[in-house]
Amino acid sequence: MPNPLYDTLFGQHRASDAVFLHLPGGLSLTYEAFLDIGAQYAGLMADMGLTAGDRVAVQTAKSPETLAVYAACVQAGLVFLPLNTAYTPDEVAYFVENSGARLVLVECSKRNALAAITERYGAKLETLNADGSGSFADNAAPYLKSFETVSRTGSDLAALLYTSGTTGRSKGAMLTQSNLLSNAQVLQKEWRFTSQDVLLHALPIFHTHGLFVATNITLLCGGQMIFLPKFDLDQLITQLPNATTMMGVPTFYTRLLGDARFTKNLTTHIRLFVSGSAPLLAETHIQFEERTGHRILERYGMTETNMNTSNPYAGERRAGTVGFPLPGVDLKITDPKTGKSLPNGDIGQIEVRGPNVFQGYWQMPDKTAEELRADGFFITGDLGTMDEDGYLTIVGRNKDLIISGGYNIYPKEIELVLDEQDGVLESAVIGVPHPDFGESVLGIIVAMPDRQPDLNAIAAEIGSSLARFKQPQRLVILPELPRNTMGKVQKKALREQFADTFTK
Ligand code: MCA
Ligand code: AMP
Repeated sequence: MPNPLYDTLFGQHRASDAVFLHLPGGLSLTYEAFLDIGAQYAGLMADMGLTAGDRVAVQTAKSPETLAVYAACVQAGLVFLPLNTAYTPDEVAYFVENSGARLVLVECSKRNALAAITERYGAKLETLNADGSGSFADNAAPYLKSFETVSRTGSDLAALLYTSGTTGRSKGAMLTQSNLLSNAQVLQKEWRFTSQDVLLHALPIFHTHGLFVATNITLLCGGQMIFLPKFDLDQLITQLPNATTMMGVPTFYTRLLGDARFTKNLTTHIRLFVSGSAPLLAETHIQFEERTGHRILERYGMTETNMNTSNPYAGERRAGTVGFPLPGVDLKITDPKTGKSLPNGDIGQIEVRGPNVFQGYWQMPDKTAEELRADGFFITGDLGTMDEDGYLTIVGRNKDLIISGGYNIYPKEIELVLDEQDGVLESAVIGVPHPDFGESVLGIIVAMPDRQPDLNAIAAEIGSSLARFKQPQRLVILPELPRNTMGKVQKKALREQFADTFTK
């Protein structure tokens, strides 16, 4: 049965004994062995009553088995919904409710915390651990290592990826088979990936970067991945000589540069370093070239759009820019007030259109209409300018967003939690420069009259509702928040006032 995403990424490798994943401890997994696991998982989920279009929420450690759940979902026509492993049960509850997930997969250690939640929303709950054990794996073990692929078309949903929102509520970006496939095909070609490539993979697989950009390209070309459970500097230093490519967020590159063991010798076998998800400082780009002779290729993307632009593989990779629109992607810089296109050199909002652009936010037609125009252009919320050579530079954001170590954090979500704390009148959350994470979270609190909020108690209290990486690294108290004449909090003034909080 036709299923474009499965057939093209996975099915073509059905009987291949080529290595797909290199794992810690010298182990490896062939394409065939990987697809066998996927087929067993698909068989189990079908028998559990899941049918095409059902959502499967997955909050499990990075492992070949978690990746096989992705393969299984595509094969069975299910919608893969990966979740950051750092999310608290409170946060996961929202995703389960909002998506109407039929099945939730978690590690054993989280089972009890989620049992009541999945029961409340009528979802099945199974476990899958980092070592591949768990009730889901046990139940799948008797299944055949082949599964009749469920028929799908390019316009059917393949994944639902949640991105936080400026109102504090996360929105599920609906990505079709064609969205994912078209982007993987373009990137494979542009970045010249072949079956000879070995990609050093240290990114999480619950976001576009590690899941779709890195993994889909590798699957498409039949390459290999050195599949590390997470970023680990020692492991990267050890494994770099075995790889031909690496993809990372800027923190990967600044951490490598901060280590004296990271020398040119380690990188002679590498043909391509890619950076994205957050701004790569021109300074990092230059230092990296000085140390290794490699010019990092920076590209720009979003959960809603996959990748939009890229510096060229063969031409000049210009530091501080994110390159040109990818083939098939229309990109324009517009006036945020009128929506009209601006000439080259002017700063405006970045809008994109193309086969990569998502279908809208899950069950949020109003939010979708705000950001996705009727003519197909998506308003990214990023501000940029195009130079006369066609290179795009991102100069800022028109949305209140912090990017810390490549993770997006929406201040509103944290402010809503801070505002509920004892003795807090109001709060403002801002991103300030951080030497390791690029930006980090600072929480500014205004106390209720005659009250002295206990910052330590607040920090402890918010731990139960917000993932660790979203929690302010520091909380400070101000007598009042600066406001403009319209009464709007002036975050720019706060960012300037606290700019050197983590760098001095
Ligand atoms: C971990 N911690 C963080 C972050 N990561 N805090 C702030 N920001 C972060 N990004 C905290 C933990 O909660 C913990 O806190 C402490 O740091 C150490 O945790 P650990 O897991 O050891 O951290 P790490 O391994 O050093 O992680 C840093 C990292 C990681 C390697 C930069 O965050 C990472 O892999 N980031 C990549 C994210 C990514 O893939 N982004 C792509 C999404 P404590 O010690 O206090 O408990 S964007 C995307 O997909 C778009 C489409 C695109 O364009 O690519
Ligand atoms: P996400 O919502 O996780 O998909 O993150 C998308 C956002 O990350 C974009 O809207 C940009 O603000 C940011 N981003 C991604 N790549 C880059 C880059 N190369 N330079 C600057 N910002 C980037």
